[in-house]
Amino acid sequence: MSFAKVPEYSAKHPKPADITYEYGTAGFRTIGENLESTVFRVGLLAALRSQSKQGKVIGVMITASHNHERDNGVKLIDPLGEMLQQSWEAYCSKLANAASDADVQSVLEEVVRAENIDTSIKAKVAYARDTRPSGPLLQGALEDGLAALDVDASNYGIITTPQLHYIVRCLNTAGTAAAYGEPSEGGYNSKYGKAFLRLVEGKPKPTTLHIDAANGVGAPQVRKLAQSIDSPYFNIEVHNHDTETLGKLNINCGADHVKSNQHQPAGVTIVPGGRYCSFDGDADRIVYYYADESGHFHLLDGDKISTLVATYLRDLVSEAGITDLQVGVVQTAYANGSSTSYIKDSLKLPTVFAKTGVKHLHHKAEKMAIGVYFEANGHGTVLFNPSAVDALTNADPKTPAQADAIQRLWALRDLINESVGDAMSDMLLVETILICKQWTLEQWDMAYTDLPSRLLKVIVNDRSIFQTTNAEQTLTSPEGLQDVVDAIVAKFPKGRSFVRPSGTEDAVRVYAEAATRHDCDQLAYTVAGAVFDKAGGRGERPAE
Ligand code: G16
Repeated sequence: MSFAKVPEYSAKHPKPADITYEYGTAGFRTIGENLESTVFRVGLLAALRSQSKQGKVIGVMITASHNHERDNGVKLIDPLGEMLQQSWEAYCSKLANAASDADVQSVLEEVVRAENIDTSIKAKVAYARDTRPSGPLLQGALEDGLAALDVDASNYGIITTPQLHYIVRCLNTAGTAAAYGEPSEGGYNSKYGKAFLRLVEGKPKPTTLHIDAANGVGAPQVRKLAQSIDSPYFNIEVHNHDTETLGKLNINCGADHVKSNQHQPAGVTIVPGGRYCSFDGDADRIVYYYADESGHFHLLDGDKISTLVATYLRDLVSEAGITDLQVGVVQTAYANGSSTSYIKDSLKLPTVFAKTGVKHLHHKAEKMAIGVYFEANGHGTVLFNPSAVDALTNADPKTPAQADAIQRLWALRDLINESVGDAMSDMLLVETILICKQWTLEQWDMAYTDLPSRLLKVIVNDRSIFQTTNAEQTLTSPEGLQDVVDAIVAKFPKGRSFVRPSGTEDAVRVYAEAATRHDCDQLAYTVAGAVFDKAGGRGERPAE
């Protein structure tokens, strides 16, 4: 491979002079039309990443997930469908910020040298995008990047982010003992649908599940999944499915909106006894909710999903009679304090904390035998690591009940998208557990009571001045601001609050929880006000 064509192609996608790009929580994210040069360059880097992995397929997803429709984003997917190795993120940022076409070529050469890449290897890339209006423009830029380096490229069209992660893993494991499935939408639906039916058939059938698809790509895709499953065990009604009308994506609906505002989405009327969930714009997050008899809204977020799944797996491992197979849980600072206490004190399972971003949780979960990881926002999955697979393979059931539990654990592994958090696979997992336990959403919710919590956004002039430590729970900069936060928190019983810069939006996030709803809101708005006043707040000062 030569870089000879790079300057000519690069000239078609000039970098805006006044923007600095950073590979953040989930890749690059900003206003879609400002991302053309970045997406082009991500195409170039995907080629090098593939060569550095001896020609394995690398994924490129164009999406901004939960963000506003005007935003877009791009991220790289490593060979087993996991997020890009973190040491390469610096190359991404450096390449995205290279000032001239000649600089682009120099950065590529630098990466080749630093990683000792054999550029004669044929690079392979699989790519896809979500439904955003800037998608076609950015896809064109990506295709130019791939053409500039003669990449063997496959376009998987408009699919969910986790579907592309799945496809990348399938492509790279085909023909091996770790073969993951058919690398296609149909293969995805068939794999997860079959595992679901294996686990639920014979049990009483559930009532309709109402899905708010955030007017995003999850809408058509979950309908295809339902067609493929074609069973009363998966009886769904899809709401907020308009992917055609501009301005609707994620607006007043979707998992991020429901979690942040703690109320039902527009476009869905919730009634007591009904079952509801919301995806986000690219269907990698899911939250459930219901109304109680008096019509009050109750949220079942990522923490509730995580505890449901961890409990179910722990019990199955015990029923299987496997003594040396530990289930563990990974959370972030956003986890509700009640969920953490419940995992430690009632479930007696080990729990560890990671920084925000599934890439951080995934790595911690890899260190457990069965690692359950979910962010409170509904983004997560379960990993059956090699020691768990060995334990299941070598299990020696003494009774039919033990043999059945082992078969169910294998089937659960087939039901779970281990490459990344996946709203559709997670939904089938939750549905399986609820069907097996014959639980309503209200019964699921009874395990523990959330402390009242609130998540706010503060817009500031420069969010890069915010730096954190202690799994993002303590500010090290701006100087003195953490002392102010600590002094405010000390006034509220069971109060907890932290401040961190978002890695996907131009905002600073403020999380708070406390013993009562009133205290929690006071705490959140007081901290947000302090951030606004002391760290260059812009626009409206946060107020209740
Ligand atoms: C992305 C990441 C999540 C993260 C979220 C918010 O979600 O994949 O892991 O929790 O952003 O991150 P931040 O607080 O840094 O903005 P999504 O659904 O947008 O891909």
